Amino acid sequence: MAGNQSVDPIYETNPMYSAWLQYRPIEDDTRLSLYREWCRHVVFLGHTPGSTIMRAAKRELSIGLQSMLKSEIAFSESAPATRHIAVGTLTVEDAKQEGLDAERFASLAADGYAIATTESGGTSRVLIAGRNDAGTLYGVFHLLRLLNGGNFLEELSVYEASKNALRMLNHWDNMDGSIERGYAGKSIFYRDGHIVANLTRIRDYARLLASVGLNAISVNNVNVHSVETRLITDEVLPDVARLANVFREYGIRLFLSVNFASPIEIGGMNTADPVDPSVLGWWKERVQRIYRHIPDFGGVVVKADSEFRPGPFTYGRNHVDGANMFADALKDFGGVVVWRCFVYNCLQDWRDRSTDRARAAYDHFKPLDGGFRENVILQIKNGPMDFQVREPVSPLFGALTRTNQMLELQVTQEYTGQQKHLCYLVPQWKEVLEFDTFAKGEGSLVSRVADGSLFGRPIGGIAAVSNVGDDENWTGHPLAQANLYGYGRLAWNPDLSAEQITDEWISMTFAAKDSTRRVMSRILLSSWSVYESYTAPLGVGWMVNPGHHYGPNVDGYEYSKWGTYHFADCRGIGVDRTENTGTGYTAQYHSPHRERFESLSTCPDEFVLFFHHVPYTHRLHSGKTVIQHIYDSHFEGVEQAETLRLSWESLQGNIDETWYQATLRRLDVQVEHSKEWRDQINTYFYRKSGIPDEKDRTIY
Ligand code: GCV
Repeated sequence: MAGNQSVDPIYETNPMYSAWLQYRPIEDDTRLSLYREWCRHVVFLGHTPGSTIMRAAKRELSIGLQSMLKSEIAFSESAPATRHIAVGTLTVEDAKQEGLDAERFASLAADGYAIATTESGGTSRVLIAGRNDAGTLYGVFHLLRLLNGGNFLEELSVYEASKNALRMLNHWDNMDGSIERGYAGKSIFYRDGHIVANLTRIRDYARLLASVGLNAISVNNVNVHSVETRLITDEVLPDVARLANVFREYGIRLFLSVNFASPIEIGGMNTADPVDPSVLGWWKERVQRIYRHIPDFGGVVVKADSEFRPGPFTYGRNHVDGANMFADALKDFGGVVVWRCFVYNCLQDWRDRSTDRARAAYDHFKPLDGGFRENVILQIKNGPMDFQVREPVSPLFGALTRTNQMLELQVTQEYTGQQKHLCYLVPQWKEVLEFDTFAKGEGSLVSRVADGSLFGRPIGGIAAVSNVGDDENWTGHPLAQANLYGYGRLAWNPDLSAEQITDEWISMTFAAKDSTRRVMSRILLSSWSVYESYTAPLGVGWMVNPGHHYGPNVDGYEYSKWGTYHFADCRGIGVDRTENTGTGYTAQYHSPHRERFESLSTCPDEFVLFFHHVPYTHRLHSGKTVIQHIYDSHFEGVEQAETLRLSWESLQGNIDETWYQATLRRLDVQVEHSKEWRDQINTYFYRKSGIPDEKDRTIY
């Protein structure tokens, strides 16, 4: 990374490794000299200048400023008589003394910060003040973003804090170095059953995460296999602590996914029954040991009774019993339990049309509302199925009013092109966050449920499955870095617009002219809809190859046990999830969604096959029949993919060639592969329905 001497030499040559922390030299001469005037001297204030996180803050300022200003930065403890930057973690009293708006500062959450231009000792300075050290670090990154964006420093008055207490990444990494649903190489944490010796790359990862405000990470797969079950043993904990130490420097707390059956698998017990006092005793003792190694351990992530993972059901107990057991073990140490709601019957009979996987999370967890301890957070996937290209928002948001909950997104592109196809997901996540659950009337947005404010919960947040591996550019597809950036920015502030996040990412990552930025922004912002056009239509989902989930296979999951069907026959397609004639899923929503999804006349086109089984000749609100929509969207989807590629080609010479070529190679694959999608989907439905394309295009 720019100015970072510790970077592994293999990455130094690849500009994509620095991701959005490029800190390119400021080109505008006027700005450059102004910035130099302001930033050449940096003074540290506050009571914690030597703390680990403050050292990181200093390092970041030094890397960013020296690189952007092409000049040395002087760090000192006393203020010069000229313009300068002052940085520190301040008490409210100190903040007042230093000229900040004390009331606003006091109202910020623990890791909030202020950046303000103030007068001190007869000179102006830009003061970055955190409520705690992590806040100061976020403030530093914010200032660097402002400089990158060419903002003036004369009248800054920024007071920022995140509403989400937990801003988390979940890694599905295994200790053999593989990553479940990973599309960017091997794990950056593990190799051959061990935690890697060289932590340089992990530190660089921590920098990236902190720069967008992320503060929690779970470092192993929620499917905890036998080797990873041992991560909580005395043998491996010292190594896990090495990881935690690196993340701590950047204000990120480490979590582990744990195996519910650990007392049996590594504890020599004959039960993992959550209400058995000896099992609780075992976990308490285990947790104590974890905290001995990692004093700020965040807590555990648990996938229980899901997809063959053990859980409380084995003992006739429920999820409250399971989660509360961990909560009791963690409570005295300030740890939390992230308990996943991805619980459903994965051994369904496809002949049985009454069981509906979409209902499962609500059916399991709604009756348990109010039973969970204060340090339990239920982690709920954005949709009721599983990170499909298009799903309605899970009705569990808005259904739980007395339980902490967090939203789970998938940055890794399992069902959205596996980082071979471009699919920028920020617009999708914005739709989720802005979905109005109507749980407490209008304005009951998912973002407010997740951050805890709607129901006055003490803790909440957002988690997402990471898309990072040991590829030189971290994410395989270079532009998939934008998904990681965008996720972090949204986790910090769900109210940011997709456009703003996109512009920021582009300007942080590329030295590009305005016209280039506009093209790139269009490419990114349209890509989700392009991907949707040539893959599964109208919200139906799951038309992928079983197992690895890449590429078209319309009936791949049709006769399987996974509960993932489209029910296409010669007359029609879709899943009847209505209350009236179907599985009753629509009733899990509050009004007016309940009625809106229930009735064909009001159900949005993009969800019509998710909620209804309709004839191919059913006319959508768009005016097209379902079958014609399928044909049109698939032909157009390929054309749009070609347009993405052409637009990208127009950028050659205007952006770094490494990025250009690496992205172009992926777009080539995408265009070719979109044709496979188009032809398989169109041919399948033509053969099923016998209805020709109105425009008489080639269908096989
Ligand atoms: C980690 C889907 C994925 C699995 C994943 C699971 C989950 O089913 O395909 O790989 O397991 O979700 O979220 O637990």
